[in-house]
Amino acid sequence: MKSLFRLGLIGFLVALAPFARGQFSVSDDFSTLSGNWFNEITTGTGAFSVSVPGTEVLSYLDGGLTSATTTGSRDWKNNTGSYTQNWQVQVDFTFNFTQANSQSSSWSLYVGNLADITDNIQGMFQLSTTNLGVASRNIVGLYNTNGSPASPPAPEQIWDVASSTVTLQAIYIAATHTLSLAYDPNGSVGGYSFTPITSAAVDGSVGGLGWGMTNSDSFGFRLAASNSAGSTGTSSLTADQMFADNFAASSAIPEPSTYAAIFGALALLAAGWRRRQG
Ligand SMILES: [Ca+2]
Ligand SMILES: [Ca+2]
Repeated sequence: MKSLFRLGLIGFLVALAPFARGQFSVSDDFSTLSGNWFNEITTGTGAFSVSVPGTEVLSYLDGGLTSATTTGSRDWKNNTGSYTQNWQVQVDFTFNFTQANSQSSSWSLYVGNLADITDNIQGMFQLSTTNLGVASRNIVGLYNTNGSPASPPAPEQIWDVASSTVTLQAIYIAATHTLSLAYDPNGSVGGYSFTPITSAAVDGSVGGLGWGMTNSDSFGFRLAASNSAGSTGTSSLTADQMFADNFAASSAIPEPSTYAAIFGALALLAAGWRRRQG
C-alpha cells in the first residue's frame, strides 16, 4: 500500500510546514560579534564591542563622553518575526556602574514593521536609568506610529533597583495581532519569569496602532543604547559596565490542532510502513 505511505508522508510534511516557515528559534550569546547583526549605527563617541572571553557580552562604550549624548544601535539580520505566527524575543540588559549626577543611560529593544524599522522606529521597549540626585530607573513600553507616540500611552514600571540586570521580552500573538512587552526584574536569576507591562494590536483595526501591517509584512528587531553625561556630568563607560546579553528568539508553541495533524500523519506513515514490510 504505497499510497497510504505517501498519504502519510504528505500529511506529515504539511503538518510540519508551519515549523519550516517559522525557523525562529535562534539566539546570540555574544561570544563573538557575529554576523547575526547589521553594522552598528552610532552617534557621537558611542560604540559597541564584544568584551573579553569569559564575559562575552555586547558592551556599549561612550569613549570618554563629556556633556553630550551618544547613541548606538544594531539591527538583527538573522531572520524576521512572522506576522501570521506567534513568536517571542528576549534580551538581558545590564547597567553595572555608578552613574554620575545628571547622567542618564538607556537600553532599548525595538520591534517594528520590518518595512519601516530602518528609518522609522515603531515599538520601543526601553530600560532607562537616570541620576538626578536620586537614582531613578524605569521600564517603558512605548508604541510609535510613524515616529509619533501612539496609543496606548506608555506605561512605566519602576525597575527593581536591587538588580543590575533586567530582561525585556516582546511577545507577538498572531491570532489577535497583538504585540506585548513583559519583563523579568532580575534577569536569569531564579530562572526567567515575566510580568506583563503593556499590549497593543498592530493590524490597524479599531484600537490598533495603525502600523498597517498585513500578512506579507514581518517584524524586525533592534538593540539600541544611549548615554548622556548631562549638564555637569562626565562619563567614561568601559567594557562590561553597560551591556546586553543572551538575545533569544523563539517560535510559538504549536496549536493543539497542529499536534493532532502531526500525530495523525505519523499514524498513517506507520500504518503504510507496516504494510510495505508485510
Ligand atoms: Ca554572553
Ligand atoms: Ca528571574
